Amino acid sequence: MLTRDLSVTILGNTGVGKTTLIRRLTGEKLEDISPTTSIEVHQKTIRLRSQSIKSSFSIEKYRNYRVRAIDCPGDMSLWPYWKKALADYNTNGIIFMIDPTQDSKVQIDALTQVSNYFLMTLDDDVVRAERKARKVKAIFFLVVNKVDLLDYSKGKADQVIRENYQTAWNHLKERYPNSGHYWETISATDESEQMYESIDGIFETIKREIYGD
Ligand SMILES: Nc1nc2c(ncn2[C@@H]2O[C@H](COP(=O)(O)OP(=O)(O)OP(=O)(O)O)[C@@H](O)[C@H]2O)c(=O)[nH]1
Ligand SMILES: [Mg+2]
Repeated sequence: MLTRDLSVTILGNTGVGKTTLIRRLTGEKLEDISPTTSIEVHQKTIRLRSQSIKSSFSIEKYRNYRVRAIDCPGDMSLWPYWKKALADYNTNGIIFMIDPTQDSKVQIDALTQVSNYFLMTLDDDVVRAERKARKVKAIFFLVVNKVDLLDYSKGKADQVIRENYQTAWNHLKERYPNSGHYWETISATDESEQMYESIDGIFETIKREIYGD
């Protein structure tokens, strides 16, 4: 009764840090990560850090979250796996990760592909799918990773988004106007307390969208 499910699919180009983020969430070590070559399902029951600040009278303080994270390969030749992952796992949130130090063109294509693949899960008929897209309540989370390589400047990360990803992101928002759209900057390899809170905040937001508290 005290356990709730939280399920996310993590997409993005190769090397952006998807597997690293999942390991941060599940508390596994960050060494020996090699490129992901197929869909990998990670499941772990955790307590979100943000719950610790809840009053001890609140049931939320003691609730467990059974997190299921779907890790996908980022290599372009393997993007068709994303379609399968989105179709096979009915996840609550889609996290799309960007590496601001990598070429943006391929990453913009990847974001557009996510929007298209998700559309295909709604209906085989594209007109009907577009209509359903306007109503669907999904959650799209744009995560700009490796902010350490931008000297932790949120300003620089904002600029990267504005200059490169704003158009593709706006298209996605227009196609899915009833869904949640968020973005955050993180460094998945930074193990400071502050960064733990930022990463936790992503999952706290998704949880709030689903469960409303
Ligand atoms: N500097 C820095 N490096 C990072 C960060 N996050 C991940 N990395 C590094 O980026 C490399 C790729 O990380 P992965 O987690 O394997 O990336 P991925 O998105 O899972 O890659 P694929 O499985 O090929 O799609 C690793 O060497 C990580 O250590 C970060 O926040 N900052
Ligand atoms: Mg990976």
